[in-house]
Amino acid sequence: MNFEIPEGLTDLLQDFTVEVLRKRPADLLQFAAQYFDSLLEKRASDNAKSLLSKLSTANHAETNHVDEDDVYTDEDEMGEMPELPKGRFAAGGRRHSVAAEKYNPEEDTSEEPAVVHPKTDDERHYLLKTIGHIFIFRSLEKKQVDKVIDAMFGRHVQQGDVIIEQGDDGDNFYVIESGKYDIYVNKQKVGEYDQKGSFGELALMYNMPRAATIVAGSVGKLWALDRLTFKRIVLKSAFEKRKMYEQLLDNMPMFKSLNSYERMNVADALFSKSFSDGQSIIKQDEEAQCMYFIEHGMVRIVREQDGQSKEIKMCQKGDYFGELALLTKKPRAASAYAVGDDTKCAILDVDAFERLLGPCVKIMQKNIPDYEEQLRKLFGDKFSVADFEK
Ligand code: 1OR
Ligand code: 1OR
Repeated sequence: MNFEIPEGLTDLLQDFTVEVLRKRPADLLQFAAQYFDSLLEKRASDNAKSLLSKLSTANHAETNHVDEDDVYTDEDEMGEMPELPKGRFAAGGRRHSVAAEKYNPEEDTSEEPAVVHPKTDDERHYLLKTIGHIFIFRSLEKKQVDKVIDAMFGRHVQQGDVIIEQGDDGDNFYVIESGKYDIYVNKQKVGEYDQKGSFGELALMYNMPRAATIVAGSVGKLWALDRLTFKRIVLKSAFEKRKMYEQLLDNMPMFKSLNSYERMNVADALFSKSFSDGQSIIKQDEEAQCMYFIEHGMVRIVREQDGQSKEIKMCQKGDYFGELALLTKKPRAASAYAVGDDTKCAILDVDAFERLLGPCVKIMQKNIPDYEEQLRKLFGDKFSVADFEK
């Protein structure tokens, strides 16, 4: 029989053996459990450090040097980057220096009871509806959503209020009900929220200082969720989801034009679906609701034309499809079918596509000439991609 030795096994066992020989533990099993546990902890802490450094490099690269072709910024809409205004969030309660707790989403040792801030029925309804649009809340169960709503509290803000200051420890996560909010990284404006969205999850999720400053650009209202409730209810699912899609997104060239924060937002918005062999994923001529990224398996793209059905492409892990109709706002140009029983796709709906993939549009459009060439090869000169773009 042929056994394949997994990568890293030899080194892992060798290092372990050396430790056993050095330490001569009385209880070998317990020593082994602790030894491998500490390796896992080290890996988690290295991951957190690497995320921090990725974010800070991204912040420097993308705020100080912006390559128009590769990196999207809101600069065009915002004009010159203004300096950060002075003033602080009057509603108070921000934390400045809290010793960093070790991240462990499994652990909830707190004895503190759940927080409840009373609300009117209208407020509960409003929050229920709003939370449905916030990606990191989407995978919560009904009971968890109720607890989150219980714990949220409203804050009216004035123009110029500093809601979050870069470098501070995280206190709350914020959901916008109204108002404009400017985002500054290293004192430069890098974006803004206008009447919707949420912010302040990074410091709470990764136990790191606030990565950006958020300043109210108008009067407005926010809903805040305290750090403890966020950690108890939202953290685990949101953290796992980002982790799950991190690798997929890191390995897809089209996402290179997004900074790591933008990639995280895409990860929040994705959801996965499995398909069995031959199952239809997209039907030609239908209206498009989403695009697909292949996580496992293969997908056959088939086009019907003049009574002929032709396979035009076989997509595999790491490929995407279903983007064309979203780009051209036309019906689906072809059908897509799963090949094999282990086909799994990550799906991005049209809303998130429009909101989050702006920087990737140019890259996706670069594929259109390829489509054209294939189209000619298969069906002659009768059709061009322009027919689909009109
Ligand atoms: P936080 O807890 O670190 C500041 O507090 C919040 O600003 C942060 O969570 C995010 O929710 C939000 N980079 C980092 N944080 C950002 C960014 C951002 N935008 C909003 N936040 N970038 C801007 C991307 C358009 C990357 C800048 C290079
Ligand atoms: P969609 O949203 O139109 C079907 O849904 C998907 O199949 C489409 O996005 C593309 O991702 C893919 N060549 C290669 N792939 C194609 C083509 C294509 N059409 C659709 N897809 N074409 C050349 C075929 C000979 C047709 C171009 C219009």
